[in-house]
Amino acid sequence: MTIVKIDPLTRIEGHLKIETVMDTNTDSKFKEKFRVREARSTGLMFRGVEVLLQGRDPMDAQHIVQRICGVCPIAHGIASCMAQEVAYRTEATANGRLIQNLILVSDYIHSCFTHFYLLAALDFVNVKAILEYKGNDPKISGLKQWAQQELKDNRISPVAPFLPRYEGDYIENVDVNISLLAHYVQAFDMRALAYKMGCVFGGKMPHTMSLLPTGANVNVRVDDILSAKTKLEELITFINQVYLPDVALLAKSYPQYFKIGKGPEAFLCAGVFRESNYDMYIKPGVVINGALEEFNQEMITEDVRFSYYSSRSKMHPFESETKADPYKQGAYSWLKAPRYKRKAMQVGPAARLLVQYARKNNHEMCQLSDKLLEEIGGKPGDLNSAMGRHLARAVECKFIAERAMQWLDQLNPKEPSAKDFDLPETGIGYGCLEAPRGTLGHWLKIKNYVIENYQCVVPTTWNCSPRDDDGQPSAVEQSLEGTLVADAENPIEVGRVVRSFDPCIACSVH
Ligand code: NFE
Ligand code: MG
Repeated sequence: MTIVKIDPLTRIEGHLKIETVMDTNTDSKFKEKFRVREARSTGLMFRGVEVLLQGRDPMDAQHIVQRICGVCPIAHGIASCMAQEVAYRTEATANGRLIQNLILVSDYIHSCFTHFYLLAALDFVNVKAILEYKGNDPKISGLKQWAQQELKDNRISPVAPFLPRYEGDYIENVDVNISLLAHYVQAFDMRALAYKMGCVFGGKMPHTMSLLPTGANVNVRVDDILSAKTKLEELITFINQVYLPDVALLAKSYPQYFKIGKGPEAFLCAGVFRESNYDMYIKPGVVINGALEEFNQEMITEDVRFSYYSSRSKMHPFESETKADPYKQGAYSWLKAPRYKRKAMQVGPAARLLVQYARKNNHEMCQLSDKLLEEIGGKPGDLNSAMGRHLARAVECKFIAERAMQWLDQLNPKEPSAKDFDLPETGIGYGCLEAPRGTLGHWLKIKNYVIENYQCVVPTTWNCSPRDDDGQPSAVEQSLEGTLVADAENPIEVGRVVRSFDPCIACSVH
Protein backbone atom coordinates (compact mmCIF):
# COMPACT_ATOMS: atom_id res chain seq x y z
CA MET A 1 0.00 0.00 0.00
CA THR A 2 1.34 3.44 -0.97
CA ILE A 3 -0.13 6.74 0.17
CA VAL A 4 0.27 9.59 -2.30
CA LYS A 5 -0.71 13.15 -1.41
CA ILE A 6 -0.87 15.96 -3.93
CA ASP A 7 -1.08 19.24 -2.08
CA PRO A 8 -2.02 21.62 -3.55
CA LEU A 9 -3.34 19.97 -6.68
CA THR A 10 -4.97 23.11 -7.99
CA ARG A 11 -2.84 25.58 -9.94
CA ILE A 12 -4.94 28.58 -9.04
CA GLU A 13 -8.49 28.68 -7.67
CA GLY A 14 -7.77 27.83 -4.02
CA HIS A 15 -6.11 24.89 -2.30
CA LEU A 16 -7.27 21.36 -2.99
CA LYS A 17 -5.46 18.40 -1.52
CA ILE A 18 -5.93 14.94 -3.01
CA GLU A 19 -4.86 11.98 -0.92
CA THR A 20 -4.86 8.55 -2.53
CA VAL A 21 -4.21 5.05 -1.28
CA MET A 22 -2.60 2.96 -4.03
CA ASP A 23 -2.10 -0.78 -4.31
CA THR A 24 0.34 -2.58 -6.57
CA ASN A 25 -1.30 -3.20 -9.93
CA THR A 26 -1.59 -6.96 -10.37
CA ASP A 27 -3.26 -6.86 -13.81
CA SER A 28 -0.50 -7.80 -16.25
CA LYS A 29 -2.48 -6.30 -19.17
CA PHE A 30 -1.30 -2.88 -17.95
CA LYS A 31 2.28 -1.78 -17.51
CA GLU A 32 1.47 0.74 -14.76
CA LYS A 33 2.78 -0.30 -11.36
CA PHE A 34 0.06 1.22 -9.15
CA ARG A 35 -3.72 1.34 -8.92
CA VAL A 36 -5.68 3.85 -6.82
CA ARG A 37 -7.77 1.99 -4.24
CA GLU A 38 -9.43 5.05 -2.74
CA ALA A 39 -9.13 8.82 -2.72
CA ARG A 40 -9.96 11.68 -0.38
CA SER A 41 -10.56 15.19 -1.58
CA THR A 42 -9.86 18.03 0.86
CA GLY A 43 -10.60 21.74 0.65
CA LEU A 44 -7.94 23.35 2.84
CA MET A 45 -9.40 26.72 3.74
CA PHE A 46 -12.47 28.39 5.21
CA ARG A 47 -14.05 31.42 3.53
CA GLY A 48 -17.29 32.39 5.28
CA VAL A 49 -19.07 34.47 2.63
CA GLU A 50 -22.40 32.86 3.63
CA VAL A 51 -21.84 34.09 7.19
CA LEU A 52 -20.88 37.64 6.28
CA LEU A 53 -24.03 38.00 4.18
CA GLN A 54 -26.22 37.63 7.28
CA GLY A 55 -27.76 40.91 8.43
CA ARG A 56 -26.93 42.73 5.19
CA ASP A 57 -29.16 44.41 2.65
CA PRO A 58 -30.34 41.68 0.22
CA MET A 59 -29.93 44.14 -2.66
CA ASP A 60 -26.14 44.08 -2.10
CA ALA A 61 -26.03 40.29 -2.33
CA GLN A 62 -25.32 40.03 -6.07
CA HIS A 63 -22.19 42.12 -5.52
CA ILE A 64 -20.97 40.42 -2.35
CA VAL A 65 -21.42 36.88 -3.71
CA GLN A 66 -19.32 37.67 -6.78
CA ARG A 67 -16.36 37.88 -4.37
CA ILE A 68 -16.69 34.14 -3.83
CA CYS A 69 -14.58 33.73 -6.94
CA GLY A 70 -12.53 35.61 -9.50
CA VAL A 71 -13.09 32.97 -12.18
CA CYS A 72 -16.87 32.45 -12.16
CA PRO A 73 -18.25 35.53 -10.36
CA ILE A 74 -20.94 36.22 -12.95
CA ALA A 75 -22.69 32.92 -12.30
CA HIS A 76 -22.77 33.76 -8.60
CA GLY A 77 -24.09 37.24 -9.33
CA ILE A 78 -26.87 35.91 -11.57
CA ALA A 79 -27.81 33.12 -9.11
CA SER A 80 -28.27 35.87 -6.53
CA CYS A 81 -30.36 38.01 -8.90
CA MET A 82 -32.55 34.99 -9.63
CA ALA A 83 -33.00 34.22 -5.92
CA GLN A 84 -33.90 37.86 -5.26
CA GLU A 85 -36.39 37.92 -8.16
CA VAL A 86 -38.23 34.99 -6.52
CA ALA A 87 -38.12 36.68 -3.10
CA TYR A 88 -39.32 40.03 -4.51
CA ARG A 89 -42.02 38.31 -6.63
CA THR A 90 -40.76 39.84 -9.84
CA GLU A 91 -38.99 38.61 -12.94
CA ALA A 92 -36.31 39.63 -15.41
CA THR A 93 -36.92 41.92 -18.38
CA ALA A 94 -36.06 40.68 -21.86
CA ASN A 95 -33.07 43.03 -22.24
CA GLY A 96 -32.00 42.24 -18.68
CA ARG A 97 -31.90 38.51 -19.34
CA LEU A 98 -29.97 39.04 -22.57
CA ILE A 99 -27.39 41.30 -20.95
CA GLN A 100 -26.94 38.80 -18.12
CA ASN A 101 -26.49 36.01 -20.70
CA LEU A 102 -23.90 38.05 -22.57
CA ILE A 103 -21.83 38.86 -19.48
CA LEU A 104 -22.08 35.21 -18.45
CA VAL A 105 -20.96 34.02 -21.90
CA SER A 106 -17.93 36.28 -21.63
CA ASP A 107 -17.13 34.62 -18.31
CA TYR A 108 -17.70 31.09 -19.69
CA ILE A 109 -15.38 31.68 -22.66
CA HIS A 110 -12.73 33.19 -20.39
CA SER A 111 -13.09 30.23 -18.05
CA CYS A 112 -12.71 27.66 -20.87
CA PHE A 113 -9.49 29.23 -22.17
CA THR A 114 -8.10 29.59 -18.64
CA HIS A 115 -8.85 26.01 -17.79
CA PHE A 116 -7.63 24.37 -20.96
CA TYR A 117 -4.52 26.33 -21.82
CA LEU A 118 -3.35 27.63 -18.47
CA LEU A 119 -4.38 24.91 -16.05
CA ALA A 120 -4.90 21.56 -17.78
CA ALA A 121 -2.96 21.32 -21.06
CA LEU A 122 0.35 21.53 -19.22
CA ASP A 123 -0.34 18.03 -17.91
CA PHE A 124 0.06 16.86 -21.53
CA VAL A 125 2.31 19.40 -23.27
CA ASN A 126 6.05 18.96 -22.96
CA VAL A 127 7.03 22.51 -22.06
CA LYS A 128 10.71 21.70 -22.61
CA ALA A 129 9.97 21.51 -26.34
CA ILE A 130 9.98 25.30 -26.31
CA LEU A 131 13.79 25.10 -26.19
CA GLU A 132 13.66 23.85 -29.76
CA TYR A 133 11.63 26.79 -31.05
CA LYS A 134 13.26 28.30 -34.13
CA GLY A 135 10.63 30.84 -35.22
CA ASN A 136 10.69 34.55 -34.50
CA ASP A 137 7.44 35.31 -32.68
CA PRO A 138 8.75 37.58 -29.89
CA LYS A 139 6.34 36.25 -27.29
CA ILE A 140 7.31 32.62 -27.90
CA SER A 141 11.01 33.51 -28.08
CA GLY A 142 10.56 35.23 -24.73
CA LEU A 143 9.04 32.05 -23.36
CA LYS A 144 12.02 30.11 -24.73
CA GLN A 145 14.53 32.44 -23.08
CA TRP A 146 12.69 32.18 -19.81
CA ALA A 147 12.59 28.35 -20.01
CA GLN A 148 16.32 28.27 -20.80
CA GLN A 149 17.06 30.32 -17.72
CA GLU A 150 14.79 28.18 -15.54
CA LEU A 151 16.54 25.02 -16.64
CA LYS A 152 19.99 26.55 -16.29
CA ASP A 153 19.28 27.62 -12.72
CA ASN A 154 17.42 24.39 -11.94
CA ARG A 155 15.04 26.71 -10.13
CA ILE A 156 11.64 26.18 -8.62
CA SER A 157 9.67 28.32 -10.96
CA PRO A 158 8.34 31.61 -9.66
CA VAL A 159 5.79 31.25 -12.43
CA ALA A 160 4.52 27.77 -11.67
CA PRO A 161 3.09 25.55 -13.18
CA PHE A 162 5.75 25.24 -15.89
CA LEU A 163 8.49 23.89 -13.66
CA PRO A 164 8.80 21.86 -11.53
CA ARG A 165 6.46 19.26 -12.96
CA TYR A 166 5.76 15.57 -12.78
CA GLU A 167 7.62 13.48 -15.33
CA GLY A 168 5.31 11.38 -17.48
CA ASP A 169 4.03 10.53 -20.94
CA TYR A 170 3.97 14.05 -22.41
CA ILE A 171 3.30 14.70 -26.10
CA GLU A 172 6.41 13.70 -28.02
CA ASN A 173 5.96 15.59 -31.30
CA VAL A 174 7.98 18.80 -31.03
CA ASP A 175 5.81 20.75 -33.48
CA VAL A 176 2.61 19.83 -31.64
CA ASN A 177 4.14 20.90 -28.33
CA ILE A 178 5.34 24.20 -29.77
CA SER A 179 2.00 24.86 -31.40
CA LEU A 180 0.17 24.24 -28.11
CA LEU A 181 2.63 26.47 -26.26
CA ALA A 182 2.10 29.20 -28.85
CA HIS A 183 -1.63 28.90 -28.23
CA TYR A 184 -0.99 29.00 -24.49
CA VAL A 185 0.58 32.41 -25.06
CA GLN A 186 -2.23 33.48 -27.40
CA ALA A 187 -4.79 32.36 -24.82
CA PHE A 188 -3.74 35.21 -22.50
CA ASP A 189 -4.86 37.76 -25.09
CA MET A 190 -8.00 35.78 -25.86
CA ARG A 191 -8.94 35.61 -22.18
CA ALA A 192 -8.55 39.38 -22.03
CA LEU A 193 -10.67 39.75 -25.16
CA ALA A 194 -13.40 37.58 -23.64
CA TYR A 195 -13.47 39.85 -20.61
CA LYS A 196 -13.44 42.97 -22.80
CA MET A 197 -16.55 41.65 -24.48
CA GLY A 198 -18.16 41.24 -21.03
CA CYS A 199 -17.05 44.77 -20.10
CA VAL A 200 -19.18 46.25 -22.89
CA PHE A 201 -22.20 45.57 -20.71
CA GLY A 202 -20.53 44.68 -17.41
CA GLY A 203 -18.44 47.87 -17.09
CA LYS A 204 -15.62 45.90 -15.49
CA MET A 205 -14.67 42.26 -15.16
CA PRO A 206 -14.33 39.90 -13.42
CA HIS A 207 -16.59 41.51 -10.79
CA THR A 208 -19.25 43.49 -12.61
CA MET A 209 -21.39 46.21 -11.06
CA SER A 210 -24.05 45.85 -13.78
CA LEU A 211 -26.11 42.97 -12.40
CA LEU A 212 -29.29 43.56 -10.49
CA PRO A 213 -32.51 41.61 -9.96
CA THR A 214 -34.71 41.87 -13.10
CA GLY A 215 -31.68 42.50 -15.32
CA ALA A 216 -28.92 45.04 -15.57
CA ASN A 217 -28.35 48.71 -14.78
CA VAL A 218 -27.05 49.61 -18.26
CA ASN A 219 -29.13 50.78 -21.19
CA VAL A 220 -28.83 49.00 -24.52
CA ARG A 221 -27.00 51.10 -27.11
CA VAL A 222 -26.41 50.27 -30.75
CA ASP A 223 -22.69 51.06 -30.59
CA ASP A 224 -22.30 48.69 -27.64
CA ILE A 225 -23.98 45.91 -29.60
CA LEU A 226 -21.54 46.47 -32.46
CA SER A 227 -18.55 46.62 -30.12
CA ALA A 228 -19.53 43.34 -28.45
CA LYS A 229 -20.15 41.69 -31.84
CA THR A 230 -16.68 42.57 -33.13
CA LYS A 231 -15.08 41.03 -30.06
CA LEU A 232 -17.33 37.99 -30.10
CA GLU A 233 -16.55 37.33 -33.76
CA GLU A 234 -12.85 37.23 -32.98
CA LEU A 235 -13.49 34.90 -30.04
CA ILE A 236 -15.59 32.56 -32.18
CA THR A 237 -12.78 32.43 -34.75
CA PHE A 238 -10.29 31.47 -32.03
CA ILE A 239 -12.67 28.83 -30.64
CA ASN A 240 -13.28 27.28 -34.07
CA GLN A 241 -9.76 27.55 -35.44
CA VAL A 242 -7.62 27.03 -32.35
CA TYR A 243 -9.31 25.93 -29.12
CA LEU A 244 -11.65 23.25 -30.46
CA PRO A 245 -9.00 21.77 -32.84
CA ASP A 246 -6.45 21.74 -29.97
CA VAL A 247 -8.86 19.85 -27.71
CA ALA A 248 -9.68 17.43 -30.54
CA LEU A 249 -5.95 16.92 -31.15
CA LEU A 250 -5.34 16.21 -27.46
CA ALA A 251 -8.27 13.79 -27.47
CA LYS A 252 -6.77 11.89 -30.40
CA SER A 253 -3.33 11.90 -28.80
CA TYR A 254 -4.64 10.45 -25.52
CA PRO A 255 -7.70 8.32 -26.41
CA GLN A 256 -7.07 6.16 -23.33
CA TYR A 257 -8.24 9.11 -21.22
CA PHE A 258 -11.79 8.51 -22.42
CA LYS A 259 -11.65 5.39 -20.23
CA ILE A 260 -9.86 7.02 -17.29
CA GLY A 261 -11.48 9.19 -14.62
CA LYS A 262 -15.02 7.90 -14.94
CA GLY A 263 -17.25 9.45 -12.29
CA PRO A 264 -20.67 8.39 -11.00
CA GLU A 265 -23.41 7.81 -13.61
CA ALA A 266 -25.38 10.61 -11.99
CA PHE A 267 -25.46 13.92 -13.84
CA LEU A 268 -27.02 17.15 -12.67
CA CYS A 269 -27.83 20.24 -14.72
CA ALA A 270 -29.90 23.21 -13.53
CA GLY A 271 -29.98 24.79 -16.99
CA VAL A 272 -28.39 28.09 -17.97
CA PHE A 273 -28.77 31.16 -20.19
CA ARG A 274 -32.36 32.32 -19.78
CA GLU A 275 -34.10 32.53 -23.16
CA SER A 276 -37.31 33.58 -21.38
CA ASN A 277 -38.39 33.50 -17.76
CA TYR A 278 -39.46 29.88 -18.27
CA ASP A 279 -36.86 28.51 -20.66
CA MET A 280 -33.10 28.18 -20.83
CA TYR A 281 -30.71 27.58 -23.75
CA ILE A 282 -28.97 24.68 -21.93
CA LYS A 283 -31.93 22.75 -20.54
CA PRO A 284 -32.11 21.53 -16.95
CA GLY A 285 -32.35 17.85 -16.11
CA VAL A 286 -31.03 14.99 -14.03
CA VAL A 287 -29.78 11.69 -15.45
CA ILE A 288 -29.21 8.88 -12.95
CA ASN A 289 -28.10 5.52 -14.37
CA GLY A 290 -29.45 6.51 -17.78
CA ALA A 291 -32.89 7.64 -16.55
CA LEU A 292 -33.87 11.27 -17.19
CA GLU A 293 -35.84 13.25 -14.60
CA GLU A 294 -36.75 16.89 -14.09
CA PHE A 295 -34.36 18.95 -11.98
CA ASN A 296 -35.94 19.80 -8.63
CA GLN A 297 -33.94 21.89 -6.17
CA GLU A 298 -36.01 20.46 -3.28
CA MET A 299 -34.06 17.20 -3.67
CA ILE A 300 -30.79 18.84 -2.58
CA THR A 301 -29.37 18.33 0.91
CA GLU A 302 -25.98 19.03 2.45
CA ASP A 303 -24.12 16.60 4.72
CA VAL A 304 -21.35 17.61 7.10
CA ARG A 305 -20.24 14.40 8.85
CA PHE A 306 -16.75 14.65 7.29
CA SER A 307 -16.72 18.45 6.97
CA TYR A 308 -15.33 20.97 9.48
CA TYR A 309 -18.77 22.22 10.50
CA SER A 310 -20.89 21.72 13.60
CA SER A 311 -23.97 22.67 11.52
CA ARG A 312 -26.95 20.31 11.32
CA SER A 313 -26.46 17.67 8.64
CA LYS A 314 -28.70 16.48 5.75
CA MET A 315 -30.42 19.87 5.57
CA HIS A 316 -32.01 21.46 2.52
CA PRO A 317 -30.11 24.70 1.72
CA PHE A 318 -32.96 26.88 3.01
CA GLU A 319 -32.29 25.33 6.44
CA SER A 320 -28.52 24.82 6.10
CA GLU A 321 -26.11 26.55 8.46
CA THR A 322 -22.43 27.50 8.27
CA LYS A 323 -20.89 26.93 11.71
CA ALA A 324 -17.17 26.40 11.34
CA ASP A 325 -15.61 23.75 13.61
CA PRO A 326 -11.92 23.49 12.63
CA TYR A 327 -11.09 20.84 15.26
CA LYS A 328 -13.98 18.50 14.44
CA GLN A 329 -13.05 14.84 14.93
CA GLY A 330 -13.19 12.75 11.76
CA ALA A 331 -13.62 15.72 9.42
CA TYR A 332 -11.22 16.10 6.53
CA SER A 333 -12.51 18.95 4.35
CA TRP A 334 -13.92 22.47 4.48
CA LEU A 335 -16.36 21.54 1.71
CA LYS A 336 -19.80 20.34 2.71
CA ALA A 337 -21.16 17.28 0.89
CA PRO A 338 -24.21 18.19 -1.25
CA ARG A 339 -26.31 15.29 -2.46
CA TYR A 340 -29.30 15.02 -4.81
CA LYS A 341 -31.82 12.43 -3.64
CA ARG A 342 -28.97 11.31 -1.37
CA LYS A 343 -26.72 10.59 -4.38
CA ALA A 344 -23.26 11.99 -5.12
CA MET A 345 -23.70 13.81 -8.44
CA GLN A 346 -21.33 14.78 -11.20
CA VAL A 347 -21.66 18.34 -12.49
CA GLY A 348 -19.96 20.36 -15.23
CA PRO A 349 -19.86 20.50 -19.03
CA ALA A 350 -19.91 16.71 -19.55
CA ALA A 351 -22.90 16.35 -17.21
CA ARG A 352 -24.68 19.21 -19.05
CA LEU A 353 -24.02 17.68 -22.45
CA LEU A 354 -25.20 14.25 -21.32
CA VAL A 355 -28.40 15.87 -20.00
CA GLN A 356 -28.87 17.59 -23.40
CA TYR A 357 -28.45 14.18 -25.11
CA ALA A 358 -31.01 12.62 -22.76
CA ARG A 359 -33.44 15.50 -23.36
CA LYS A 360 -32.84 15.43 -27.13
CA ASN A 361 -32.06 19.11 -26.90
CA ASN A 362 -29.34 21.17 -28.60
CA HIS A 363 -29.11 18.73 -31.45
CA GLU A 364 -26.16 20.40 -33.19
CA MET A 365 -24.11 20.39 -30.01
CA CYS A 366 -24.71 16.64 -29.59
CA GLN A 367 -23.93 16.04 -33.28
CA LEU A 368 -20.54 17.74 -33.05
CA SER A 369 -19.79 15.82 -29.88
CA ASP A 370 -20.75 12.57 -31.70
CA LYS A 371 -18.48 13.45 -34.60
CA LEU A 372 -15.48 14.17 -32.38
CA LEU A 373 -16.11 11.05 -30.33
CA GLU A 374 -16.37 8.91 -33.47
CA GLU A 375 -12.89 10.05 -34.50
CA ILE A 376 -11.48 8.19 -31.52
CA GLY A 377 -14.02 5.35 -31.68
CA GLY A 378 -15.96 6.67 -28.70
CA LYS A 379 -19.63 7.07 -27.71
CA PRO A 380 -21.53 9.74 -25.73
CA GLY A 381 -21.09 7.66 -22.56
CA ASP A 382 -17.32 8.24 -22.89
CA LEU A 383 -17.90 11.91 -22.04
CA ASN A 384 -17.91 10.63 -18.46
CA SER A 385 -14.11 10.55 -18.37
CA ALA A 386 -11.09 12.81 -17.97
CA MET A 387 -10.83 13.58 -21.69
CA GLY A 388 -14.61 13.63 -22.16
CA ARG A 389 -14.85 16.59 -19.81
CA HIS A 390 -12.37 18.57 -21.92
CA LEU A 391 -14.22 17.68 -25.11
CA ALA A 392 -17.63 18.59 -23.72
CA ARG A 393 -16.32 21.92 -22.42
CA ALA A 394 -14.90 22.91 -25.81
CA VAL A 395 -17.98 21.81 -27.76
CA GLU A 396 -20.27 23.75 -25.44
CA CYS A 397 -18.02 26.81 -25.64
CA LYS A 398 -18.45 26.96 -29.42
CA PHE A 399 -22.24 26.76 -29.30
CA ILE A 400 -22.81 29.24 -26.50
CA ALA A 401 -20.47 31.74 -28.18
CA GLU A 402 -22.37 31.39 -31.45
CA ARG A 403 -25.72 31.59 -29.68
CA ALA A 404 -24.57 34.83 -28.02
CA MET A 405 -24.46 36.47 -31.47
CA GLN A 406 -28.21 35.97 -31.65
CA TRP A 407 -28.70 37.38 -28.15
CA LEU A 408 -26.88 40.52 -29.32
CA ASP A 409 -29.35 40.76 -32.21
CA GLN A 410 -32.29 40.39 -29.83
CA LEU A 411 -31.30 43.35 -27.64
CA ASN A 412 -33.74 46.22 -28.02
CA PRO A 413 -32.38 49.78 -27.47
CA LYS A 414 -35.94 51.08 -27.04
CA GLU A 415 -36.68 48.83 -24.06
CA PRO A 416 -35.44 49.10 -20.44
CA SER A 417 -32.89 46.63 -19.03
CA ALA A 418 -34.50 46.33 -15.59
CA LYS A 419 -37.68 47.29 -13.76
CA ASP A 420 -38.66 48.63 -10.35
CA PHE A 421 -39.17 46.26 -7.47
CA ASP A 422 -39.87 46.54 -3.75
CA LEU A 423 -37.83 44.93 -1.02
CA PRO A 424 -40.23 42.88 1.11
CA GLU A 425 -39.98 42.77 4.89
CA THR A 426 -39.81 38.96 4.67
CA GLY A 427 -39.30 36.66 1.73
CA ILE A 428 -37.54 33.58 0.46
CA GLY A 429 -36.08 32.75 -2.92
CA TYR A 430 -33.64 30.52 -4.71
CA GLY A 431 -31.72 30.79 -7.97
CA CYS A 432 -30.23 27.76 -9.71
CA LEU A 433 -28.22 27.82 -12.90
CA GLU A 434 -25.10 26.34 -14.43
CA ALA A 435 -21.79 28.05 -13.68
CA PRO A 436 -18.95 27.03 -16.05
CA ARG A 437 -17.94 24.19 -13.68
CA GLY A 438 -21.46 22.93 -13.04
CA THR A 439 -24.65 23.34 -11.05
CA LEU A 440 -24.83 26.38 -8.80
CA GLY A 441 -27.62 27.30 -6.40
CA HIS A 442 -28.16 30.24 -4.05
CA TRP A 443 -30.88 30.19 -1.35
CA LEU A 444 -31.95 33.40 0.34
CA LYS A 445 -34.15 34.14 3.37
CA ILE A 446 -35.08 37.74 4.19
CA LYS A 447 -36.37 38.89 7.60
CA ASN A 448 -36.83 42.52 8.77
CA TYR A 449 -35.58 43.67 5.33
CA VAL A 450 -32.16 42.05 5.85
CA ILE A 451 -30.64 38.69 4.95
CA GLU A 452 -31.45 36.13 7.63
CA ASN A 453 -29.78 33.17 5.90
CA TYR A 454 -27.91 32.81 2.62
CA GLN A 455 -26.64 29.45 1.44
CA CYS A 456 -24.72 28.54 -1.69
CA VAL A 457 -24.23 25.06 -3.15
CA VAL A 458 -21.49 25.33 -5.72
CA PRO A 459 -20.20 23.21 -8.65
CA THR A 460 -16.94 22.17 -7.05
CA THR A 461 -18.76 21.47 -3.79
CA TRP A 462 -20.70 18.82 -5.73
CA ASN A 463 -17.68 17.38 -7.55
CA CYS A 464 -15.01 17.56 -4.84
CA SER A 465 -16.94 17.13 -1.59
CA PRO A 466 -15.75 14.72 1.08
CA ARG A 467 -17.78 11.59 1.84
CA ASP A 468 -21.37 12.15 2.98
CA ASP A 469 -23.03 10.94 6.18
CA ASP A 470 -23.54 7.51 4.56
CA GLY A 471 -19.85 7.25 3.60
CA GLN A 472 -20.54 7.77 -0.13
CA PRO A 473 -17.49 9.34 -1.86
CA SER A 474 -17.89 12.39 -4.11
CA ALA A 475 -17.62 12.43 -7.91
CA VAL A 476 -13.90 13.24 -7.86
CA GLU A 477 -13.18 10.66 -5.15
CA GLN A 478 -15.08 8.02 -7.15
CA SER A 479 -13.47 9.00 -10.46
CA LEU A 480 -10.00 8.32 -9.03
CA GLU A 481 -10.82 4.81 -7.79
CA GLY A 482 -9.12 2.28 -10.07
CA THR A 483 -6.92 4.85 -11.84
CA LEU A 484 -3.64 3.24 -12.92
CA VAL A 485 -0.51 5.19 -12.07
CA ALA A 486 2.86 4.45 -13.68
CA ASP A 487 5.01 6.03 -11.01
CA ALA A 488 3.78 6.95 -7.53
CA GLU A 489 6.51 9.61 -7.32
CA ASN A 490 5.04 11.28 -10.43
CA PRO A 491 1.26 10.76 -10.15
CA ILE A 492 0.52 12.70 -13.33
CA GLU A 493 -2.53 10.50 -14.04
CA VAL A 494 -4.18 11.64 -10.79
CA GLY A 495 -3.60 15.28 -11.70
CA ARG A 496 -5.11 14.75 -15.14
CA VAL A 497 -8.26 13.15 -13.75
CA VAL A 498 -8.87 15.75 -11.05
CA ARG A 499 -8.07 18.74 -13.27
CA SER A 500 -10.57 17.57 -15.89
CA PHE A 501 -13.23 18.75 -13.40
CA ASP A 502 -11.47 22.12 -13.12
CA PRO A 503 -11.87 22.26 -9.34
CA CYS A 504 -12.22 25.68 -7.72
CA ILE A 505 -11.82 25.55 -3.97
CA ALA A 506 -12.41 29.28 -3.54
CA CYS A 507 -15.90 28.61 -4.90
CA SER A 508 -16.55 25.31 -3.26
CA VAL A 509 -15.95 26.48 0.30
CA HIS A 510 -17.24 30.01 -0.13
NI1 NFE B 1 -14.43 29.56 -8.66
FE1 NFE B 1 -17.19 28.32 -9.91
C1 NFE B 1 -17.60 27.84 -11.56
C2 NFE B 1 -18.95 28.43 -9.34
S1 NFE B 1 -16.83 26.37 -9.26
S2 NFE B 1 -15.05 28.73 -10.40
O1 NFE B 1 -17.69 27.59 -12.68
O2 NFE B 1 -20.02 28.57 -9.02
O3 NFE B 1 -17.17 25.65 -7.89
MG1 MG C 1 -22.69 26.50 1.04
